[in-house]
Amino acid sequence: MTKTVTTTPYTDQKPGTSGLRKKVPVFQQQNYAENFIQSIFDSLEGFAGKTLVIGGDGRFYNREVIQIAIKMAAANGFGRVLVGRGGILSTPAASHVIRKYEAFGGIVLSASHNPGGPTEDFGIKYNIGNGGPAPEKVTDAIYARTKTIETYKIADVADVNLDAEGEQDVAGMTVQVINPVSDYAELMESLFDFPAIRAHLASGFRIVFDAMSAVTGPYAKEILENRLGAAKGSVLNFVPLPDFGGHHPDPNLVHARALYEEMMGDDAPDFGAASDGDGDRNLIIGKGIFVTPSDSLAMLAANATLAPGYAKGLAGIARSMPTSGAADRVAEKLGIGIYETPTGWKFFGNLLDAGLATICGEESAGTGSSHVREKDGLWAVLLWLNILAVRKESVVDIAREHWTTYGRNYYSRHDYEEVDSAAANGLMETLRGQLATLPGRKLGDLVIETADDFSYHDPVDQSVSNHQGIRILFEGGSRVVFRLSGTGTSGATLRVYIERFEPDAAKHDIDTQVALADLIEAANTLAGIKERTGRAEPTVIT
Ligand code: VG1
Ligand code: CO
Repeated sequence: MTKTVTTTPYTDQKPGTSGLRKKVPVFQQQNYAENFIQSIFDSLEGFAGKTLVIGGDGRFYNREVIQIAIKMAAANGFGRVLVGRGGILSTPAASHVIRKYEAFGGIVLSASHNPGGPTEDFGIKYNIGNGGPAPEKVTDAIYARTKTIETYKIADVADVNLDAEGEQDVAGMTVQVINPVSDYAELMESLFDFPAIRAHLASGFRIVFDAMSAVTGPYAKEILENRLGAAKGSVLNFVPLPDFGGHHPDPNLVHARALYEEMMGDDAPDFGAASDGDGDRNLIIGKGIFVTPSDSLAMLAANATLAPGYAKGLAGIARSMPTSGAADRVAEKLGIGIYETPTGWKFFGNLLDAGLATICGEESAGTGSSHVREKDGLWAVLLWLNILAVRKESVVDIAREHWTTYGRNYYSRHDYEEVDSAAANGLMETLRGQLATLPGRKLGDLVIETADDFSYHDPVDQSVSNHQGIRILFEGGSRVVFRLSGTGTSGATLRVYIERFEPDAAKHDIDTQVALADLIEAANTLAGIKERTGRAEPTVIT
């Protein structure tokens, strides 16, 4: 029933910031997915008879790869597979299922916020037993294996029925099709004050959640409408579609524009939110105010004890390096640890496991906590709702009060997508070469204080990750950060992160791009963005 198939290596299977992401036609090449999955299994030890969790965000090609992964898990000796009904599990739900059922690990099929469809993106990621993305030493081992692989093992059996909950046998391994929502919904109910949120919604507090035709639809329907009583119709675009309705399932001001416009209108609901393709990101917009993800992290951390799951306080906060320093001020006031990690959720795993951090966040619309080992879009929405239900103030009042207390970190990210890879690498190399001479240089009124290429020393396992982004810090605490995306599938994406701290409450009403204008210009001058990429403007500003 099990066969061993001869194969030849592909040279391009290096996992990026979050797993292997490629266009669907790349994944459809002969043995492409099989090679990568076998390389995952070959890099692991001791899983015979153990449980593997498999799920995905429902995008095009999801079902096909789920069948392959199940049959390969059986042939490689796993004892049990837990798979979401229909092949669906949001990324945070997959993380929770791995933890709850003490699985050996999990395979998450997603390309997150990237578009889906026959010529769009697909992805495969391996998560370890703590429920989090595999750390670099594991992804390095997987990549090394993809370069030498000669055979893979697969069970020669009929497809599994993914649409019926319950147990089936696949070549001697048990496959259990589980409800993708119920375990996760139960976890949320254990963390947040559902009766308080329900009462607040019943009192007329209006919310809207855009699932962007992606995986959070069924989760948001169940939790927000069924369990919390939000008005029917509060959850938009709740049916997961293989191509996300032709949109980018990316909850930002460009791709969730309609939600933004609605929230800025006179008759706006009180609270608006959205999530991405695989359910781990969040967009938070109050009536008349967009809350940047960096600010959201800080505001959630500052108010977390209002939710029962965090009533005992936070052990610490962790943020990725390009994320603004707003959370640092909260940590300082609370007298708790603050950790600065490279981009990508895998770097938070050790801090969470060691109990050093409770809440983590990234500027890219990712926030989460120790309840799972992934960022979690609906979790962030529910923590906001819990805080709003207790404080009974508007989002804008909460944000203003926060800035008055802590100061405001004006923040924006400018992305230049699909630029020529050689040009993007040249830009980064040139900046890197100048680092030593930059301190002291003046750009208008700005004076560069320090400049470096961020290296992370993991305080738990002492591992070191170099070249995690170029930081230019100016006198007075403003900064510009440059890095190349590790999730794109064509060309290179240059990300420029710009931040200015403003302590004066009288200056908290400036348009963000205006408040950052001199820094934006300095970034252009320093990196020669226009000359090198040929782009006059960023593709996306968030
Ligand atoms: C981006 C974000 C990063 C995030 C990663 C995965 O990576 O910047 O913060 O962790 O996507 O998120 P990059 O390398 O393109 O900058 V998801 O929701 O795509 O799993
Ligand atoms: Co995502």
